[in-house]
Amino acid sequence: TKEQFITQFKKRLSEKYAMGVEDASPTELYNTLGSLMHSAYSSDRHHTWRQYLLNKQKQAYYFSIEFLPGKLMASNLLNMDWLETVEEGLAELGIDLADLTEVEQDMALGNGGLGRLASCFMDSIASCGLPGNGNGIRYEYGLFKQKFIDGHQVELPDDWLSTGNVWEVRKDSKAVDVCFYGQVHLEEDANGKLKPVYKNQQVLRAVPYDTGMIGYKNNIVNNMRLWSVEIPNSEESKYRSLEERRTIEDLTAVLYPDDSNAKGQMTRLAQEYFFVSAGIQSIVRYYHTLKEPIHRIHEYVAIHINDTHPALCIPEFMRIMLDEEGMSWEEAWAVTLKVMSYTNHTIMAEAMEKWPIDMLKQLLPRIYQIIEEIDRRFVEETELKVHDRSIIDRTRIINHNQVHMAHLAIIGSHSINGVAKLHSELLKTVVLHDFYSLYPARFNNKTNGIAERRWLQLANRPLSSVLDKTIGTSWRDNPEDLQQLLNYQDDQKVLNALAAAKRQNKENLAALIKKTQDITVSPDAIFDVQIKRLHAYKRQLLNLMHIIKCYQDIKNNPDSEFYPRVFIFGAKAAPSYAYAKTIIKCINETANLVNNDPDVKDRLKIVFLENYNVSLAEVIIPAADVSEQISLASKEASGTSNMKLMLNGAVTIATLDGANIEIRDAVGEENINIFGITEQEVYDYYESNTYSAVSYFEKDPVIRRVLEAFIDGTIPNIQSEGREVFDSLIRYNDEFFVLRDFESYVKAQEKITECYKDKRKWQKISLINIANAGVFSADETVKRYADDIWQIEPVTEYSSKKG
Ligand code: C3B
Repeated sequence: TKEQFITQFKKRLSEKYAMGVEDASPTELYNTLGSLMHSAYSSDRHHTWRQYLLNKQKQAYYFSIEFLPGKLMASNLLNMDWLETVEEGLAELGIDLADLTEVEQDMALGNGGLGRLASCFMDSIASCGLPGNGNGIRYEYGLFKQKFIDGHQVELPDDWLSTGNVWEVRKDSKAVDVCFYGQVHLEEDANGKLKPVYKNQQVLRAVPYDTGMIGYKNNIVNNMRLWSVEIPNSEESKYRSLEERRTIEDLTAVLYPDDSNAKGQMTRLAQEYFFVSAGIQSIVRYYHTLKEPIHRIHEYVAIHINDTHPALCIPEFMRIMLDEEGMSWEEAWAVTLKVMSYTNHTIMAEAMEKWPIDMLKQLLPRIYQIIEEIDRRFVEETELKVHDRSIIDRTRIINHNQVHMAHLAIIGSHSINGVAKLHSELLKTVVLHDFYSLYPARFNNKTNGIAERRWLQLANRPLSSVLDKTIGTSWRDNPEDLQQLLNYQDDQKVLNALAAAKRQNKENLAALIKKTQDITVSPDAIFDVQIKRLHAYKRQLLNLMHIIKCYQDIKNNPDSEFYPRVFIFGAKAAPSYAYAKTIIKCINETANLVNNDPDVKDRLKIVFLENYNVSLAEVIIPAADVSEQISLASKEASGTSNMKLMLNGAVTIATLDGANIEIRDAVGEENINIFGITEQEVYDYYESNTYSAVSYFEKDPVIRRVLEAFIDGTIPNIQSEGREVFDSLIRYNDEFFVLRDFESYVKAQEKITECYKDKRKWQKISLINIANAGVFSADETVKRYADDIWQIEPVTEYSSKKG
């Protein structure tokens, strides 16, 4: 109750800081609340763990080099069912919960979609009562903080742990050793079995930090285990200088901000092995406490490889089964296949990880031996199956002096899935077609999903309360109940209420924009949002070109009618991705020009919010009218901001790419704005080699005028950047078909403006989007993983019958 909470809270504050509420800072109050919550859910964590243990339940382990949870306080309060009580209790003490959550630093141990998906899954797995855990790296520095200086992106370190982390628990007793480098050879032991003998290995200590993943009002608390590197006591004497120590500690110091371009850094490879080895060792150690025979481990353990970064799970698991558990190769391979499953998240070639053989051999000699043997056996076995030998060249793991991580992941997993229908189809028919022909039964689709608790219940309370009043509260447990909203699509009262909620969110975002960027925007304007990593294939440039066209239209005809629009961007570019940074600079300089041009008279505003992250997304998404999902068809595996924006009532403008197609199917053609060429047309262009960007420049005066603005000084301060963009389109033939799609994009944008002017029509479309977003709940997605791939079941109370 509220009274109990107030008593406990004051008591804890006094114990912790010897203070009363009046003297405490927001940080002290935040820490007090966090510690109170932590004590409360720790017993649930213990209970959950005991249930799994006593039931000997099969558990899934989600291995991911990225997790992107954002802030945890509000979502933990919601899931613990404490939110209202705590809010009211704090209010009574004169404290606003929002001031406390403000103190928390975003946990940004991920780059974008991949890491955020992992965190949505963690929330959903616990909320569905499923036995599933995360396994990753506790980076000392998260994704860089982005600042703009003269329109350029500048990266600052994200020292997120500097203020402490109330959610994590260091588990010294669960630390394990992870070994690198050295030499290895095989020797026969007393039983005639080959055993590896190591020399000159570097031994590092992996220390786990556990964070409770709290289920939604179900008392289930799962675990996200993140590993941090330390120098083991036994090795202390080896590393005397600060510098040597620092080199070791660097292993878990930073998250690589370039997730698509690992560039062969040893540290990155070492990171991959580090969390994989530590995680698998700790799983096997736990398994032994169940006292079940090792060859049945697949009945108790499922390991998921999230993108290729943890693909070393396969040889590492093999290593432990062979070298430590004494299995034969055949036995070890049989269980490995049954334990492992893999998700592919992209078809972009540069994101298909490959490592030079020499590097792997040097860093992980035993693992390399095992990979070689997996490869050898794969070739041997495949030769018997296929007539066309070239297929082997294209699918084997080791080729051209490189180790292909995706091939390793596919060959060693019983399940391979893509993340949206189109993406999974493309894997089968194009990208992984050879593998599909070898292992058709392994391939399946699992369309991504989002944690609707965070992205609606928490981020958009005005909308949530309209929903409660209109359709009751069952949608909070079962997002598919949002469908009931369809009964109100012609109810003007409900439409008005939804519009009022949107208005409130827009005012909120407008205030943030004023505060952080000092730009005044009107909530009457259309808020048009593109938020995602900056990448050429995502085509922020197409958006910018349309903006420039609007600007030129206004300039050429200053008194013409133009419906006010605010174009909002949020995007980080990988520090080494020069072209992406060029686009940022161009957007910022265009913003400068347009926002300060008196002719524009507030009809156009461009806002590029600095340091896009989960917390910022939680403010932007509820305020969006238009959702920009404009990647070149075939390139975006799924996208998930498309789902979050739809759920919050934004209307989508999209290409037929990734999950956009499933959004269209859910809302109907008339409630989404589709434009652009299809994935088939993209492949036809590749095949025929007939795309000519310059022809669009020559024949379309609008395109010509827009592109000239990049190089003729219209947009100031982008001499070199404007030229680079121009050249990428004209000289290098526009890799992502921006010019090809420009005209249809402009038309779709014009339709959006017309539609928006018809308030009632717009509101109805917005409602239809909200109502149909329930199918994208990550709860449903993880249930499909649980049933089809992991074969895990929700926890039940321990019954002694199970023995
Ligand atoms: C992303 C893809 O780019 C998105 O389309 C997809 O929605 C998410 O993964 C989640 O599946 N992705 C990423 O963020 N990083 C990668 N290395 C590969 C894909």
